[in-house]
Amino acid sequence: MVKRFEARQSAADVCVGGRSDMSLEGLRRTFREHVFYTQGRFPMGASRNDLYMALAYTVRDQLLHRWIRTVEQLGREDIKIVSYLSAEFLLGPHLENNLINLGLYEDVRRTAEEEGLDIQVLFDQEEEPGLGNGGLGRLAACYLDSLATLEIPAMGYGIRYEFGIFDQEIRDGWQVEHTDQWLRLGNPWEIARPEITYHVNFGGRTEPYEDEQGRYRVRWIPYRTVKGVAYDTPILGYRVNTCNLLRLWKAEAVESFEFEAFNVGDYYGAVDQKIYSENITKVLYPNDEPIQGKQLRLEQQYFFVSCSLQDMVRIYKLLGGDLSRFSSHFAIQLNDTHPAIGVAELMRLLVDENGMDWEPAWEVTCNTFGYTNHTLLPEALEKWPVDLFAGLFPRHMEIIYEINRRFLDEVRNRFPGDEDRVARMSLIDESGERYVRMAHLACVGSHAVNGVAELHTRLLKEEVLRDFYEMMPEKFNNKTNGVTPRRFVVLSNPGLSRLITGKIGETWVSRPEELRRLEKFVDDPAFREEWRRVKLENKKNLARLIRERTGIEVDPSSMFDIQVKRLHEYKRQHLNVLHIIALYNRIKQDPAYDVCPRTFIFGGKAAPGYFMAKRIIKLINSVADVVNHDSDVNGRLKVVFFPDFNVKNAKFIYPAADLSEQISTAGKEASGTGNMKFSMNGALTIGTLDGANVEIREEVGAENFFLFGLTAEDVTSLQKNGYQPMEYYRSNPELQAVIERISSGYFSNGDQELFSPLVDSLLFHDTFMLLADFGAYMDAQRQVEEAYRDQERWTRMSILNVARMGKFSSDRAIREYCKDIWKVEPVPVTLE
Ligand code: T68
Repeated sequence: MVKRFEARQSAADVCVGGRSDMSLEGLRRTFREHVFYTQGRFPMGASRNDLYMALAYTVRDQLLHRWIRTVEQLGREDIKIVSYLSAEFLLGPHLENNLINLGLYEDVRRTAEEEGLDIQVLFDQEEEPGLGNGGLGRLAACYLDSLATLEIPAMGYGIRYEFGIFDQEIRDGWQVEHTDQWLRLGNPWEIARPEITYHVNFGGRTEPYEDEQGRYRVRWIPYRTVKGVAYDTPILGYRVNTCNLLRLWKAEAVESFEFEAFNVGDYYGAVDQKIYSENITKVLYPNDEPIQGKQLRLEQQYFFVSCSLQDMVRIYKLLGGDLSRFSSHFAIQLNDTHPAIGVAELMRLLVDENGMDWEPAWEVTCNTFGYTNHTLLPEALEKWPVDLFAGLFPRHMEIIYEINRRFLDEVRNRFPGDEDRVARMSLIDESGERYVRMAHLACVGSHAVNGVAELHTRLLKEEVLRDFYEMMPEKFNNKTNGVTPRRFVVLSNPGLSRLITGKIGETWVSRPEELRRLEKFVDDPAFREEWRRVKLENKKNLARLIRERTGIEVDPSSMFDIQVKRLHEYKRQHLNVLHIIALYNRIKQDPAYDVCPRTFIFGGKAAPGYFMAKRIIKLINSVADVVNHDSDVNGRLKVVFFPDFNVKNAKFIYPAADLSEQISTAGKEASGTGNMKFSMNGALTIGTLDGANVEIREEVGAENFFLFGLTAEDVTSLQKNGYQPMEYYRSNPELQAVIERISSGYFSNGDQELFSPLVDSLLFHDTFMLLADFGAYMDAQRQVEEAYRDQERWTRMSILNVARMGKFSSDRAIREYCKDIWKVEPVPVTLE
C-alpha cells in the first residue's frame, strides 16, 4: 500500500515550474508541487492516482527541457527528419522507462521510499496506452526508442485512439472483451496542442479549372470536413538528450459546421456532425489483419496521414524550404500499407495545393517514401473496393488512376506484350469486383521496399511482390526487426541486468554486441548458479502474478514453457495444446510416466470476430481445467492462460520463461519479435524455420536452439502436391489418441460439438499443417525435456542465447534503416 508521505512543505519549498536540476531535493520538491498545484491535493488527501500523476509530471518536467532543445533542432533546415507513419504505436507504460532512460531510476525509487511510497505501486497505477494490436505496433514503439537513443531527429505520427486494444477477461474459459478506457484518469504524458490543427476532407467531387497561368488544375469540393488536433508525447532516448516527438491526431468537429447548423436552427444536425467527426479516432480496430471494406478504418487511415503530411509541409514551409527539395528534409516510412494512401495525398498536396507539376511532384514523392511490408499472408494484403475509395476520396482516386496509367506504361515498355503481368501489377485489381491494391501503391510510390526478416524479404521477392522485384530490384532490401533492450531487458529483468553489468559493465545496454563478452563466463559454476537464481526469482514473481490473476498455483521449479502472442491459426497455439494432451495421455496410460514437470503458459488476444482463435482459447482453458485437477498428473503439468497479455504484463512474462514457443507454419510469420524478447531474457527457443527464428538460430548456434518442422519450401511443395492431413493422422497413433481426447468431449463435459470445428479443420483442411509437423514437434519437445533435466547444460545454453542476441536490438535495425533507406545522420542535442 502507498503510505501517505508527511506534509513537510514550507512556503519556501513551493515554487512553480519544472526545473531540470536533478538533485534529489529538487525532484522531491517538484513532486510535492505537483501534488499540490497540479493535482490540487494536500499530501494527506492525495490518492494513489494523484501520487502517480505527480510523479509522472515530475519526470515529464525532466523530459521537457530536452524536448524543447530537440525540437529546436528539428527546426533547422539543413537536417533531415525521419517521419514514421504508423496506425499503431503500442508504447507500454512510460514512467519506469523514462526513469531508466534519464538515469534516475534508483534515485527516484529511494526518494520515494523515504517519502513512504512504494514506487512499484505507482508504476502499477499507470494505464498503458494500448494503441496497437501486436507486433507491428510494438515494433513502431521500439523504433521510436532506438531513434531517440541513436540521436536521430524523428517524429512518430499516428492516431490518438480514445479506446485502444480491448481488455481481455477470461470468463468460463472464453475471451470476453472490455473497452480500454486508458484516458479515464488523465494522461500526464501527452501535451494537447489545440493550436496545431488541420482540416481533413471526405467525399464530394472534383472540378477542373484554369489557374492564373492558364494551367489545367483540379480542385476537390468535399462533402464534409473533420478537424485533426495534435497531441504530443515526448520520447526520450537512453542516456542522451534527444527527446523526440510522437504526434497523435484526435478527430474533432470543425467549428464552422456547428455554427452553420446552429444558424439554421439545426441543433441535432450540429450534434450529429460532432459525433460523426469524433468517431474517426474513437477506437482501434482490434484485428491484426486488415479489415476489408470498413469505411471507418479507411477514414482513420486517411485522417491521420493527411494531418501528418500537412504538418510536415507546414513545418517545411515555415523553414522557408522549397517543396521541390522536400525529400531532403523528410524521410517518411510507411509502417505497412495502413498509411499508403499518403502517396496519393502527398501528390495532391504538392500538385493541387502547391501548384507543382506532376513530374517533379512524383519525383519528390518517390524519394520521400519508404515502405515496410509485414505480412506474407495473401489475405492480409490490404485492398479497398474502388467504389468505397472513390466515394470518400474522389481526387485521390483520380491521382491513383494517373499514377497507374504512367506506371503501367512503364511495365508495357519493359515487358512488351505481357498483358498478364500488367494486370497482375496494376494498382487496381480488376479480376472481379474492382479494388485499390494498397501494397502496389506503396511499392510504386516508394524508393525502398523492405521485409522484416531475411526469409520474409526473400519470399516477398519470390512470391508476393515478385513482379515488382523483377522490374525494380534496386528498391528491395531486408531490415530484420529488432526490439529495444531497454524495455525488454533493463526494465523487465533488473536481476539479469545487474548480473550482466556486474560481469561486463553497463555499455551493453546501448551496444548489445558486447553481450558476447559473457561467453567467457559460460563455464564458470558460480556465474551459472547466479544465472539460475535470477531466473528462479523471475519465475517466482510470475507465479505470484499467475495466482493473483487466475487463482492457479504453479511450481517455479518446473519448466516454464511459454507462448504469448496474438491468437492466430498460423501461429499454431493449438499445436502446443496437442503436445500437452499427448503428455497427458502418456500419464493417463501410465501414471508413473516420468514426465519433466512443466508449466505451460499461454497469453494473447484473439480478434473479437475470429471464431477459430476464440475457440482455441476455450480449448486451452478447457485442457487446463482437466490437467490441473487430475490426481494422476499430480501437479507435474500445469496449464495457464494468462489473461490480458499486454506490454505491462509482458514485463513479468519474458524474463520468467525457460522455453519460448515460436512454432508458426514456416513461411507465415513475417519475422516475430516475441522470439527475440524471450531469447534476450535467457529462454531457449523451440521453433520452426520461420521469420526471424532462422536468424536467431544462426546467431545463437544450432546447438542452442530446438528446431523442428517443415521448411517454407516444404510447405509450398506439400501444398502444391495436395496435402492430405488424414495421412499423417492415420500413420500416428499418438496423434489419433490426442484428437480422440478432444473430439470425445473429454475436455468439454461430454460436449462433442464444442471443439468439432477445430478438429474438423485439422483433419480435413489443416491449412497450417499442424498434423504434418506434429511428429517432429513431439521429438523436439523430447529433446527439450532431456536438455532441461541437465540444468548445467541448460544454463550454458541460456547464457549463450543472451550473449549472442545483440543483433536483435532495435538499435541495429534503426542504424540500417538510417544508412540504407533514410540517409539520415545523428544530431546530438546539447542542453545549454
Ligand atoms: C506483425 N504484423 C507480423 N500486424 O505478423 C510479425 N496488421 O511477424 C512481425 O514481427 C511484426 O508485424 C513486426 O514486423 C502485425 O502485427 C498487425 O498488427 C496488423 C494490424 C492491423 C492490420 C494489419
